[in-house]
Amino acid sequence: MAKKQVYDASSIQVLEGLEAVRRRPGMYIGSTSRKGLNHLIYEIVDNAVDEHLAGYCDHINVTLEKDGSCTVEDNGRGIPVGMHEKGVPAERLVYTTLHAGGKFDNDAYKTSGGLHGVGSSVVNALSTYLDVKVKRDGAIHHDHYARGVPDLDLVKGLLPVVGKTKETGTIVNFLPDPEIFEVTRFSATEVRSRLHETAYLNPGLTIHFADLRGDEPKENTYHEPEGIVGYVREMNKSSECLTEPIYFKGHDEGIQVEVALQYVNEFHENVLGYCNNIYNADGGTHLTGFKTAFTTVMNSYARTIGVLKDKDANFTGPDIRNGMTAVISVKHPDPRFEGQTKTKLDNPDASRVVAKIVSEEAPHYFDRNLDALKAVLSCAEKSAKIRKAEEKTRTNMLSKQKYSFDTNGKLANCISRDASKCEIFIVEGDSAGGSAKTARDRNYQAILPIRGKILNVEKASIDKVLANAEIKTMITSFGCGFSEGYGNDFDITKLRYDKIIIMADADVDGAHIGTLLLTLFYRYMPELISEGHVYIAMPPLYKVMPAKGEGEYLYDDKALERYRKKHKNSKFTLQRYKGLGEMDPEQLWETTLNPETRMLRRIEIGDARLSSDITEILMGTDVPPRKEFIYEHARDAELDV
Ligand code: 0RA
Repeated sequence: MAKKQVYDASSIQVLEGLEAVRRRPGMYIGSTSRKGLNHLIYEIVDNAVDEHLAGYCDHINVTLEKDGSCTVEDNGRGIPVGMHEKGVPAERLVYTTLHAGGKFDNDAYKTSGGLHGVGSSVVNALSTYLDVKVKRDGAIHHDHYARGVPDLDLVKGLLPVVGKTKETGTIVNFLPDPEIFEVTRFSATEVRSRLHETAYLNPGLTIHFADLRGDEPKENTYHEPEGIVGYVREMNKSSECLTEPIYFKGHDEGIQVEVALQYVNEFHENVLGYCNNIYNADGGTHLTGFKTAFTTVMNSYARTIGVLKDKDANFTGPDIRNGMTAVISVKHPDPRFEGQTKTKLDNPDASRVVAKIVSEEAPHYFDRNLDALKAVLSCAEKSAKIRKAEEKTRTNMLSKQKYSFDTNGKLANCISRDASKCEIFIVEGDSAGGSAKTARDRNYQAILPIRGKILNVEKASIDKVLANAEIKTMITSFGCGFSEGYGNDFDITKLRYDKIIIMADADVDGAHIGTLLLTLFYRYMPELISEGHVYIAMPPLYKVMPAKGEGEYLYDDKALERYRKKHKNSKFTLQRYKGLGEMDPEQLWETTLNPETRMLRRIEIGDARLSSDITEILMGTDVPPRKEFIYEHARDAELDV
């Protein structure tokens, strides 16, 4: 029989801390949507990675269990289980104490890197249960928590021992609390992508992933001995590469710097920044230092070899980075971040040290690799040429089109000018477009039909993109302009519609159109996505009408299967919807346009590295991963009310 817990002052403090996490989870994990949910896994994995960085762990297993829980196992030293000076096993403090700075001042819990993460107690507070097994000192030590509160009796003040072992390591199994999270199904695609990224940033680590939730288990092993060079290679694997990956590293003022970069024959840059293995979505001082120094080095080469003449202006930073894929990874003993989201590195010394290392090391490489130097400068020349031509085209285009709202006469605009209430549907095909125009609520819903497939902007240069009629119409309809490497004229505050809704058939062609549009937005109007304005309409496949009671829409075959099972003994009629083009206006209204009954999926793209992956998944020629993406996200769709 369990003894009643006695709460002293310090355990009450603990409870208050965990209660604060449960009351305002967003403060600790960003959100309670699926993004926040996956974050729980990353918090636990990051602790195991820190044990790797301390030099003691080279394998991590991450398993999405059939019951919806997640297990993270590492072969490090095992979390210390000895009695802490506060009178409880050290392990209990790890899982119940919110420690802002992250560093334990007690010797029982100290690492050489001093990096051990702080998120364990947050994960614990937000889990229905969390179970810990620590393999240390020949024994397996067990602990267990319910919503953050330990519920195993200690044995003489220590954790119960449940077995013997010669191994060391930590096994954590936890189940996210449905009282906290809007969705409790982890996204395997996202978790895999993050684990793979972790493997690239930690070349000595092997991460094994298993998803046991489906009918057959799916497994992946990530081990990337090439490190960030391999990462850059991977990001460029479907592109025409113009150089080999270029790598340099160095350290100063206690900061370690690694840089990998490679040029491809495309008109954009993709430069990712990491600090202590954490991705910095908004960049920061490490990227500033890199960009400034690299631009200076390359402009100086351009003059030396005569690509730039005396009278010429320097290449701009974006010119120099035209076609560049790069990863800048720094290890900093005391990282500081700007703002709440912790996505922008703020330490001035990071900028200084990265710049110093780039100015020293880049010439080392380019002095010996003239072909690479010429390739880079030729990318910059192309960029400068287009930039200059574009500056003209853009002024012409935007001034000409400022007052002509619909260039092709195809937009059926809505009456209201209150952007917060307005929606624009981008509809594939003229026939669906026609029905949609009839069916819509013309007060708030605008319809823009587009024909066939728009340009693949991933592969096209900016002048071609802007010459495309469909794209021009979209840019002028939205009202915000567009942004690209050569300047940012995009102004989200001018957006005329709160929701931009892509409406395409639920088939391969529809998926392709959706992808092209998302790629366009992602490259040239990224704030539309990051601010949550882009949606995909999800027309149902079926409507079932029972003899008694209300009809119901079903969005895929699995849903139909479930419905059939549940209503085995009752009669119902089944209506199957064909493509959008075959629905009459009334059906289209009910299934796709009416805010009361329709289903929308909001496009959430967390950050650049994942989105490059998604673009890659969707644009690539491999059919299976593409299917998986659409499927997995479709299942997570939420009703828009
Ligand atoms: C501090 C000290 C020691 C191990 C750890 C932390 C540790 C923490 C985690 C979190 C997940 N896995 C982990 N593995 C290890 C070791 C202290 C010692 O052995 O002296």
